[in-house]
Amino acid sequence: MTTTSTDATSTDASVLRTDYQRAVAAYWNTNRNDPVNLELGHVDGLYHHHYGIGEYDPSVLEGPPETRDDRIIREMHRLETMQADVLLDNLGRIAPTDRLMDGGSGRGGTSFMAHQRFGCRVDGVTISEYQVGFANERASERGVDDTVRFHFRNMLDTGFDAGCMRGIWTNETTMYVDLFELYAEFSRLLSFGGRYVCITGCYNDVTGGRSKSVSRIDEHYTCNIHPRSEYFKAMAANGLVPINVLDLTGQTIPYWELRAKSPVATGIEEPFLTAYREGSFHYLLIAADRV
Ligand code: GPP
Ligand code: MG
Repeated sequence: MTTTSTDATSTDASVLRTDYQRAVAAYWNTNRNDPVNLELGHVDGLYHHHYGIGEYDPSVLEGPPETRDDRIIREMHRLETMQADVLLDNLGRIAPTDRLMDGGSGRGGTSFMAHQRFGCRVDGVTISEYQVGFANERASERGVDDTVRFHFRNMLDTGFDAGCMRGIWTNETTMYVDLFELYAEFSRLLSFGGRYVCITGCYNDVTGGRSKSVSRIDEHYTCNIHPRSEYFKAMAANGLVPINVLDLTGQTIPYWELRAKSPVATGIEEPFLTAYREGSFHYLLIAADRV
């Protein structure tokens, strides 16, 4: 494991170690025309790559047809932003002098919200060079490129200094990596008492293995959804002690119901709704402290 990589030396070969990582990077580098994420992002410039929580306003499905699509998109965006707010609520007290890391930062939405809320430095890492460029352009536009920076780095091996982060989060990105490797790196990066917050979809050990709907989600995103148990085993093995666990499944179902009726539905709505409703899959938040 190298601990000296910098952005200047972040080459494909140093960041992308495996064929799988190269395939995931290629997916996010080429998937640039995604109205479900771009149209929502255009609402206020926060581009998310995660889902939403909370009840939607049913009036968006009614009223004048000429404004219906726009109202649905704004409502979906509101629910996705609410999800990121709940994630940030769980980071605890963060001072402007602290440093935060976004593991799998996508187009930067959650990182900008964290900076707005805490006023501190935020570093996002992603293995998609397209996403790095997109998010850094948004940082310049927002005038925060001195404190919010996105890097072409692998969250399994970031190269940042040990103990330099007060908080780290992963917003729906852990299904792309081995959790033991990931939490070994996060444990190294977090200072003592630092907080890690994860929002993820995970399958249910109680109902058994990967259900058909969960497999369809994996296939759709080229990911590998973990069982719920794996998160707690990998955290325990790496000095991350859970302080809060929230089952957000019931709160995310309305988002998927609205998304299924929206003009930006992608076809993955039905597997999500089936998996959540049958109980084979959970939408989970875990907050843990580094000890
Ligand atoms: C959504 O991103 C998240 C993932 C790709 C990881 C899978 C998540 C699980 C909870 C299983 P996105 O916003 O790019 O997806 P979409 O384009 O479908 O909105
Ligand atoms: Mg999305």
